[in-house]
Amino acid sequence: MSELDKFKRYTVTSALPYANGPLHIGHLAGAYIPADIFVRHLRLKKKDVVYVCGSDEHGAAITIKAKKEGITPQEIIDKYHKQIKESFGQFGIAFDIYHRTSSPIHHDLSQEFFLNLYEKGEFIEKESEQYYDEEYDQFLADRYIIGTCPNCGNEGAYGDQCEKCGSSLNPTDLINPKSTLSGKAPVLRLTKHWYLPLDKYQPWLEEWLLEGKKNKWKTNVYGQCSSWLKAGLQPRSMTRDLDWGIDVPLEEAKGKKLYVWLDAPIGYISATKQWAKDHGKDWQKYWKQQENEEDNSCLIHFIGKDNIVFHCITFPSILHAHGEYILPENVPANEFLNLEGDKLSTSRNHAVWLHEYLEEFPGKQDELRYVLTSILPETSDSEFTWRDYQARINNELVAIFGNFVNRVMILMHKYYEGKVQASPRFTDPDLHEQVGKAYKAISESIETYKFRQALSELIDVARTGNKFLTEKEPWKTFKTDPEATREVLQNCLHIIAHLGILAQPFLPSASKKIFYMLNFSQDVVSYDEEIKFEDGHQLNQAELLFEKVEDAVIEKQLEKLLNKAQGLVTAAVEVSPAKENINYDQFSAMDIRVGTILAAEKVTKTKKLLKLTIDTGIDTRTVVSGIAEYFEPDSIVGQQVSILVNLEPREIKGIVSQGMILMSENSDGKLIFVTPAESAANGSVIR
Ligand code: B3M
Ligand code: ZN
Repeated sequence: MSELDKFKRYTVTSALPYANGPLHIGHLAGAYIPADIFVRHLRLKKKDVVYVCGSDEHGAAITIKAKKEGITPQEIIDKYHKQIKESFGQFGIAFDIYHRTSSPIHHDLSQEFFLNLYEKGEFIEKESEQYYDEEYDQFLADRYIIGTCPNCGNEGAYGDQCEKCGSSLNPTDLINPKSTLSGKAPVLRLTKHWYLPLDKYQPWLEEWLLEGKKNKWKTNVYGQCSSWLKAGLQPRSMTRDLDWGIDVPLEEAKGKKLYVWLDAPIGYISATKQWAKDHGKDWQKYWKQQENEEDNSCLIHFIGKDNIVFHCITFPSILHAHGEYILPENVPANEFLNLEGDKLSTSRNHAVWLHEYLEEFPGKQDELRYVLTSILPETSDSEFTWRDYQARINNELVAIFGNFVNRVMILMHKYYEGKVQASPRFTDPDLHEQVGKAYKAISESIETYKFRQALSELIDVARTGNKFLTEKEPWKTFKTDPEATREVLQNCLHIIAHLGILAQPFLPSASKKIFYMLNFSQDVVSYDEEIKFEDGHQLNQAELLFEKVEDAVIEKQLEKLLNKAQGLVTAAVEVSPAKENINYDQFSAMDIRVGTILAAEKVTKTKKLLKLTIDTGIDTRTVVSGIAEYFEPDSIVGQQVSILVNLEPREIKGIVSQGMILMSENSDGKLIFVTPAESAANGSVIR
């Protein structure tokens, strides 16, 4: 009996992915594959379990993406919710429901939570100065502001969180804050917000988490939590000045929205509510404390490490303050998965995208599940490489697992036309014992969130089978002792059937195929399934469980990654929408010429300005240009440029600047000159 067995019911969640982009293998390895294995395992144990997930459709992650793509937030979430849901479906993650936080049921429940805490007087209401972008007329919270993390020095920390060290932040904690809208330093403005008093819950958290979860939670999770608690918690604002999200249900908070990290975890509950409604279940049994403590559901959150603070500190505090809900029993967060020696990155397009994999590797879901499970970043970051993908499939799935099943099936057909004689159990006691041990070991590993180990224990069962075959050499004994040979192979059939059951959480498609080959009438439904072959049972034809991965396939993927990296020059630049139309006269009024820089020097007491002497073909003139941070003066003498020559002269730092040099940006944001493709005569017109 494990710790987990004492529960009546299980509520399992996987982090709600932001509906702002497609899924990649990092997502899968973080929060979905482990949860899916865990849930399938519980179902095989005949447990009452609900597994919920859905799209996270609020917050700056969505609105920023909408701005980037030049469409509305609603269009963004509709587009990506659909895509994500389809990918999960095709990949075979066995959610009971994949919901979305834009649904009315979720908006209602989130507002209900807010009001519950509000009416209890839990929130601290505070007017304070918050960062504001004057150019965009907008308060800057969360992902709208970046700066240097005061804890670890990461220069790309967000206003609510540093993804590098995981700590939760307030925008005013950031060093050198910058608006992600205008790129400028923000100003401060007064605004009112509602704060969750995490400091007030600190003593309770110390008891519930520090004492209660010691030696129960994974060390990476427990360690992070305890260091935040040691540092001391601060109140956190649960409202935002944004125009996308769930309305704060208060008259005086008109126009304000709930903080996305308040509503998102409530999404687990609203998803359960929707599922219960659809299936005639009682959602409260899965979320609320029952009269009798033994009747409570066991709540487990599967997440990636950047979400630890929200699932271990903030959300439990909200549930605790509410008072009627159960708290997470465990939060088995994973670390990060890297790809080919580098961090996975959406913006640099350094990723293996799930929808692309599904298209390029049809029917190879189990293969990806297998490889990712064997490298899950359970205790530290880990790495996916295509060579390793190939090696694990060829050397383990094909050579050990698939090969064993195939050899036995082929011999059964060759010697006995696939007909089994009555075989109600293992007749080899060693095999019986070893397989029995494997059930126990795999179950224990899964229930302590050691999925890598569980998988290797599964492969060991196939190894046992291979070893048994090699020792017994049925291909040699068949001529001399067909009866003993049949017994050997029928013992092997039992191993195959158990492999079919045990593989179900890890390799669901292979498991199905095995049961088809064995001609068992139903899918595996339980670990307790009795395995026996009636006299005369006819096996189906052998088919290969897994195929070898050829070098060419891997090389193609490696090349694709490389091309993506090169394609970035255009991809990484944020493309702003086109300006309003001008007429032809306005265009032809501009006199742009080719010129050459004759001399360049720094403008004293400035950081950004260079004084340039330009031969425009018409004359030699002076232009002051804000490019000093990008170019050494000496290095640009002789450089051809494009220059707007009829711009009104302007005095800058006491120098009269006559014209404007045209510049663009490369993918790193560095300024570059706009020059004719071939060298042209000074004074040539650009039109
Ligand atoms: N959407 C963050 C993320 O994708 C977030 C998880 C919500 S779980 C309630 O990293
Ligand atoms: Zn940090």
